[in-house]
Amino acid sequence: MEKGLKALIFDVDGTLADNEMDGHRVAFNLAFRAAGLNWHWDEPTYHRLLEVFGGKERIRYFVEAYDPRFKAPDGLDAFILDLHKEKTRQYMGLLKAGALPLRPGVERLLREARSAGVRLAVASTTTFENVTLLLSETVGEHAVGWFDVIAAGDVAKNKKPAPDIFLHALERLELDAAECLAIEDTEAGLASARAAGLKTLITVNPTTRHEDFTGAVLVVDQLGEPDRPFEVLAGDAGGATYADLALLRRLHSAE
Ligand code: XBP
Repeated sequence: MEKGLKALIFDVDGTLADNEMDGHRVAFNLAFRAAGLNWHWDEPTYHRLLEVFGGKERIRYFVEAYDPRFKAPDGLDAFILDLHKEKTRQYMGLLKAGALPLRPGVERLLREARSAGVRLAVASTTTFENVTLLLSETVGEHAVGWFDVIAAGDVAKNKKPAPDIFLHALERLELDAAECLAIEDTEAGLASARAAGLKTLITVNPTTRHEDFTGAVLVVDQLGEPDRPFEVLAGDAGGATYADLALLRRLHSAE
C-alpha cells in the first residue's frame, strides 16, 4: 500500500549548498597551512579525495595514500582530531563570511514543505555545527528549528555509502522509509539512501554530474525555481520545470 510523503531527508554538502570545492576544500587547506604542513589539495586532488566521506576519514586516507612517511608527534589519531577541529573552525569562518549560499530552489522547497506539514530532516556526513551554521547564515537562525532531525557527523558509525546515517534519521523521525524521500547529490549518497530503503531525488553539481545515478527517482541539475528551470538528466519530471512538493509527491508515489 502506498504511504503518503511525510518527510524530506536532505543531504547537506553539495545538495543544500555547492560547498565542497569552495568551502570544505578551502578550509582543509587553511587548516594545513595553520598547522605548518606543506599539504595542498588542488581541485583535481580534492575531486579524487571526495570518494572518501567524512573530513577526518579523508585526511587519514590522504596521509596513507599521498604522504605515508608522515609522522605525527603524538600519534595520527590525535593529530587528525586536532587538524579537523581547525578545519571546522576555518569552514565556519567561510560560512560566517557569507561565502557559501544555498543552491537554487532549496529555501523555497524547505518553506513549501513546512507550510504543507511535510517534515524536514538532514542526513549528512559533515559535522553537526557546520549544518546548523549553514542554515542560520543563509536562511536565518530560525531555520535550524525547521528540522525535526539533524543527523550529522559521527552519530553514524559507518559513513556513506553505508545506510547508517539515513537509518539513524528515520529512527529519530519515527517514520518508515516508505514515508520519506531523500535528496542527494552523489552516487555514494544515493547508495546510502537506497540501502536505507528510501526513494531518492538527485540534484547533481559540477563535481558529481558524471556519477552513476541508476535507481534514483529523478536526476536534475538543480532543484530549480519558477523562473530558473532545472535540466532533467534522467527520469521523468512529468513536465515540471522545478522541484516543488507536487513533483516530489508524484515521484514518491510512483512505482
Ligand atoms: C560530505 C562529506 C563531508 C565534507 C567534510 O558529506 O564527505 O565529509 O566534505 O565535512 P555529505 P567534515 O554529502 O554526507 O554531507 O570535515 O565536517 O567531515
